[in-house]
Amino acid sequence: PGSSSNEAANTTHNANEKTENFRISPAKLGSADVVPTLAFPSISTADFQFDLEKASDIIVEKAEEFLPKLGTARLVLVDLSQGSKILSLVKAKAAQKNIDSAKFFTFVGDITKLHSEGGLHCNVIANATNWRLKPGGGGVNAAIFKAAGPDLETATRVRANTLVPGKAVVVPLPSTCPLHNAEGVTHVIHVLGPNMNPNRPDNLNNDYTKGCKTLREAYTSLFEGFLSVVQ
Ligand code: AR6
Repeated sequence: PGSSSNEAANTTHNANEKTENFRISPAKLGSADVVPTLAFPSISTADFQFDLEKASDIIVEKAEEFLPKLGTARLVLVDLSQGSKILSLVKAKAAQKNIDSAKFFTFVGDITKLHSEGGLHCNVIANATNWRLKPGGGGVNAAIFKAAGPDLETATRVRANTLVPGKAVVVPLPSTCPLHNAEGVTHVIHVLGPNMNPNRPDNLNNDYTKGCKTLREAYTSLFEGFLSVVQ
């Protein structure tokens, strides 16, 4: 119990289960023996209304492409509820492709509380952001900016003021930031995905040729950003 292999033995974990198997002792938080792990939400599939079947194909394709480059590091797709359709689709498609479930798995929980509530230590988390890289707006962006406090906005501004769809920006968190000292998150990677929501300005007007290309670029940029942190 307590080893990282136990932690990853089942490909969908539930933060609410809080079993001892998942727990990493607080003393290990931030120490070098923790496996580098990127937790990421499904980019564009809620507020931006991207098709779930297409998004799940792209997530699995990109995870498969990047895993060999990542060494011991892991990728974890996170969503809030046990009934998450994107988690089920990705889990099934990854299993079909025989992707190593110790290196790429799904996890149910709030991405801002993965260590404290789920016992899963992720040193890097991704944010599905907006083009202005601004707090609020709902979804995971609002949750991450709220949990990180003003430190994240300040640290983000040093790196970028805006983002184009398909791009990501890596933001190191100061040790004073609550996400850093309570959850062990050293970096947030903001990602801007394609917007398919017809009620939003700058949506792609249902053009999935462009949408899929941009979502692929977004995951490439995210995983390259994570590589730059772990290397
Ligand atoms: N922890 C884990 N996953 C979450 C959390 C959380 N706290 N909150 C939401 N999700 P969305 P998008 C999941 O809408 O579609 C924002 O307002 C959610 O269930 O956050 O890329 C931005 O400012 C879904 O699976 O991002 C942009 O304007 C995934 O995170 C816009 O929404 C992404 O949902 C971006 O829309």
